[in-house]
Amino acid sequence: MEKETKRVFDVFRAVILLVVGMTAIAARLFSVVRFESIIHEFDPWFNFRATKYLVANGYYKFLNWFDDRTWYPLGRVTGGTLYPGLMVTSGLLHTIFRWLSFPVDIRNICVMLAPGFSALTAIATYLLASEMKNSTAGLYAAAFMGIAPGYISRSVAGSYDNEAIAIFLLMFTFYLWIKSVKVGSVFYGTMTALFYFYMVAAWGGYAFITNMIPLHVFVLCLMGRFSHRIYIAYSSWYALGTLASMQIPFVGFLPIRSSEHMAALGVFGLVQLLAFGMYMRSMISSTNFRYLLFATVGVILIVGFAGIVLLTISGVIAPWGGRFYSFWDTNYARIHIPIIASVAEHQPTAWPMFFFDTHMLVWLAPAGMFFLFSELRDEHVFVIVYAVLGSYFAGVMVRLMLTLTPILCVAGAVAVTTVLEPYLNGDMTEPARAPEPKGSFYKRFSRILDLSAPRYIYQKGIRLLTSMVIGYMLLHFVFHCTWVTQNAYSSPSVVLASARPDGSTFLIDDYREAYYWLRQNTDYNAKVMSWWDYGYQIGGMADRTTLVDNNTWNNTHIATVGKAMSSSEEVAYPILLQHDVDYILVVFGGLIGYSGDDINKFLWMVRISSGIWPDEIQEKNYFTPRGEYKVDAEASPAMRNSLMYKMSYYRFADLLGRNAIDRQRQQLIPNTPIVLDTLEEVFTSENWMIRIYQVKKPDVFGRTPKEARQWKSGIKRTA
Ligand SMILES: *[C@@H]1O[C@H](CO)[C@@H](O)[C@H](O)[C@H]1NC(C)=O
Ligand SMILES: *[C@H]1O[C@H](CO)[C@@H](O)[C@H](O)[C@H]1NC(C)=O
Repeated sequence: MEKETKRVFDVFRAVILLVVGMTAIAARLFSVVRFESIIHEFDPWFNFRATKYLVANGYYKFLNWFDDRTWYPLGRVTGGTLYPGLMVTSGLLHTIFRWLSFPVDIRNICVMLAPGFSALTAIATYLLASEMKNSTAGLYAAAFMGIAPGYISRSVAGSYDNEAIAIFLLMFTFYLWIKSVKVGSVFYGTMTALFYFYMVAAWGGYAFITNMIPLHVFVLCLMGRFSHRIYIAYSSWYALGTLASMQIPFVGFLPIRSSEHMAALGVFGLVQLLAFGMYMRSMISSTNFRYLLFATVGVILIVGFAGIVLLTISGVIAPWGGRFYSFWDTNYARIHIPIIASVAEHQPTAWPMFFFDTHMLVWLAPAGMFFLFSELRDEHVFVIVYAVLGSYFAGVMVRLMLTLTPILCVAGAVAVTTVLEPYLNGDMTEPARAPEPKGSFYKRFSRILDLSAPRYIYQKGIRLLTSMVIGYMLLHFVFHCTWVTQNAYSSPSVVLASARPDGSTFLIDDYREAYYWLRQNTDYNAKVMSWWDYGYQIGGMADRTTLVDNNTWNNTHIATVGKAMSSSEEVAYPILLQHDVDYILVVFGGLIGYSGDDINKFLWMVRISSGIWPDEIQEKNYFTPRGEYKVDAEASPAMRNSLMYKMSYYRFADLLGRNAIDRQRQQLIPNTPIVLDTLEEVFTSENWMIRIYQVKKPDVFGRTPKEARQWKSGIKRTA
């Protein structure tokens, strides 16, 4: 009979989990319903292009892929500078579907990959949370994870990015790790290493695991909880995981050279020592052992520290990467690396963002952590360390909300279960009570907090009320998530949707219009210059050669583009010719009020190029004497003469006449005609969001267009 009920419950749980998974997928399909299956954003276009290359050419060609259609004229060693996990996953799925004779288009696999994996993430979260408390908590956690906006933001259909599969891998690796700590088996340690390898292949954020697991072990050691289980789990994970991760070309020898991996190595050493110490203790007397301990620890600390310092100075260990510094010193990037700081998602998180992305989990999770703390098994330490670290990182960089969300879901689920369970269980008879504890404040206080204690939970009314309140809260969470997903995270950003006054949606499809124009009307080998944000889209949608893109591997090259954009035509023209630029693409939001346009990004171009040519480009020249960033009649001469300004506002005043107001910046554009000598407007999209200019080539005598014009007018005058 017992067994029977258990089986019923198992089936029940499986069904719920299935529903949760389906919901997670469904929640991510808004954009497909509203638009069509389309790849979103910027980076996914590159991943999509790489996947197509993989499917067309096979794995080995893909690994050796040298792409001469980006970073013109340098090219990019693409195969060796990407994390292949994502592309290989879709390629594999594609092959499997083919093999099962479902002829699925690779694009549809790419679009649907993230929602599909989000269902798996929910299951992994279920497993992890079940290890923390029980399977009820697991189900709550899975449900939270399925719909939490913080994760949906990176996994809607079409956001074909590394994070799409990485969060699943993160959760599953952590689950396996917890399992191996609990069981102390080489099998689970090896499985952890295996999924760690997959994670390394898929996402640069693997460093989070690389540091999280050692930190967990380190904290456990400090708490005096070192055991053989931990020794086995850690040693097998570290040894196998590190070896495996070195097989990824892009990672290579980093695990033994870069500082981000040193913590893992250090803890590995520590674990060996502790194990040795445990062995020694069983062999020699305790006083001798103590001397031995102090002596060894002292020597090792000194030698180890000196060694790391020496190796870092001599350059064997790479110094910490710039992105890493910006974690500790939030101003570091602003001052030293404009290229990192210029990306919106590397900015610190604003407080409302936490609520927006995780809603009630913001305050449920601390409660859950409290409950975990009062029990504090080895795996609970993990959640607490993770949550503390994750909150800090999420505060530093917006994009790291993504790594924080899963653990908030787990901790929140623990809180809900712990609070709700005593109210929902079927047992209505009150057990005999222990006498009211007297004595210290702390004792009485913890008595109040002990949720299973109060007598009133055996009253029906109270039970009903509490369950309803919590139920309402959960329901509200669902509404919030739906609303946020629908309104904030489901727009593909290649197609912008805005509402007309009468409520109907109005699609702004300028990007696709422009890329389609490029594809149809330009030569296959034409070189298109644009700011790096659009590089991947031009490569993916228009299939034309670009100069720079999001893979910001060569700062000088980006600065060159920045220089061309921010200097006058005379200075820019030689640069354009030198790089064989045929077309220049700018994004202009002044007509419809689009904030992500190039004039708003312009200062970053100036900053990045002035980092390389401090004498020629100076940021202050682009401000008015009063220090304002203006584009109207008061704009500074450097601003007004810059190629970017001219290309953005060319013919703008003609179009709108006297009140040519830039709707993004709310400034009046003077109607002095803008003259372009070396460029010719060839395309402007419907809402003027994308403008494409063709670069005029020197004439047969090698004269620039301007010289030719002066020469012609000279002839007219003498005639
Ligand atoms: C980076 O770009 C600059 C300018 O285009 C070029 O001179 C330099 O060789 C490039 N660096 C590398 C490592 O290719
Ligand atoms: C690429 O550029 C876009 C637009 O600025 C940005 O949202 C995205 O995060 C960038 N990707 C990387 C890897 O920097």
